Amino acid sequence: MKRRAFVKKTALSSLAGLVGAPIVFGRKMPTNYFPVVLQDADPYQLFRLDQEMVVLNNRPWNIEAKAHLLNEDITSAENMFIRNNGIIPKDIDASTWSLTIDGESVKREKTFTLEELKKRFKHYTYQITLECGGNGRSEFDPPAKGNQWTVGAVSCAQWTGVRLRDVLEDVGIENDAVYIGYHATDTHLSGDPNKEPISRGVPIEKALQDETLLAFQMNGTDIPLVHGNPLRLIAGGWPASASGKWINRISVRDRVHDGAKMMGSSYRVPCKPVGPGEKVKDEDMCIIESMPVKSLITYPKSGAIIGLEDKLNIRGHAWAGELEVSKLEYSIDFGSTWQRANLDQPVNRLAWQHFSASIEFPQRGYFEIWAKATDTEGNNQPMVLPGWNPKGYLNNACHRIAIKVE
Ligand SMILES: Nc1nc2c(c(=O)[nH]1)N[C@H]1C(S)=C(S)[C@@H](COP(=O)(O)O)O[C@H]1N2
Ligand SMILES: [Mo]
Repeated sequence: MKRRAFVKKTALSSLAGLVGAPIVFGRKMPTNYFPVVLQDADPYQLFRLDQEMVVLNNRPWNIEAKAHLLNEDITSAENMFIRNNGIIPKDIDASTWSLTIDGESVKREKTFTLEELKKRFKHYTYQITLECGGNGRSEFDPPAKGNQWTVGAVSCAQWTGVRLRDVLEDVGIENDAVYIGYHATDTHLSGDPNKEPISRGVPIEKALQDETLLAFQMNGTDIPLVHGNPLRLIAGGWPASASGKWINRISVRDRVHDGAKMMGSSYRVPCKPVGPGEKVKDEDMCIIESMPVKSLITYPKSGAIIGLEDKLNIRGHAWAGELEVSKLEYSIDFGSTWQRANLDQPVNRLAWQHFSASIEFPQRGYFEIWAKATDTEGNNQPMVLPGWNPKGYLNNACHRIAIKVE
């Protein structure tokens, strides 16, 4: 139900009940007006989030985690960042939900109910890292417009669903298929029903990977509304914008998908490096594919105070887009020297990897711990901000935390 409809259907008396006082000039309230009291929902309650989550925007809702909230091996819903481009759909009914596969390059256009998808195709479960392309944006200078994510727009949950590949094989795809694009039921901020807030996708090779899922469960239960209930595309290792929430249609395209936020500077970066603040022509921008190698120290919380005799057992996660992380190093002397941390293998491809180390400090005082991951192709994280780009994507600089030794 749309907000407006809600107000229309809410008698003034029940609105008064909600407020706990009569609506004195209620009869003068404009039709279709949405009372302020109903606009200000408590995001922590609304989304069952940890109280320390940080709200960056409420229209649309964008909420990030702090590094220490991401210490769990598998991110729980209460600590998972929320990134919306439009208005979250309301009144979702999983029992009537369907997914249509269409597009220029589909052989037999078909609509599956959610039940059919679940019954017809084998289920798979993977832990998948999802990082927003704009994670780390807040550090760019000159600043980039958009949500000022610091480090918390990343998660690794356990997703269960059917393989997109199995569904695409069922409908059949033509040889000229190059891309898939998703369509979803969230609505544009303008309220224009003909505009989609976002409709992105991935090349057909990525769509056919084992781990690319049409997911209906997160962490063993129905996907929370805000994370894409009842059906979500999961395309790990790429900007999380490729993982469409609330999807009801997938188009098999004979060209690069041209939906909302595929063009211009959306989720695209200069094909060749540019100077800070430089203008870049559309044709010189390239779509972000695999995300760069990155890591996060999730324990302790930055600012921790420890005793000189104590050993500090740090922990964190590292990930590398389509690749694996081969090495994790840390420094306590501002990057002059580096030590190896223990690094676990990923549970499956595209899952983040946990690291740990036991650190002894040489004397009392202020220290920083910096973490640096290296991927299987030898790329590692820059110590400071990497290449500037107009929208502030792909900041994979080393994460640092402050420690005081007493
Ligand atoms: N339908 C739809 N899917 C979407 C979005 C959206 O706004 N609408 N946001 C995308 C972006 S930019 C990101 S980073 C992830 C965020 O997923 P989360 O909110 O579950 O953490 O969802 C992606 N899928
Ligand atoms: Mo994103």
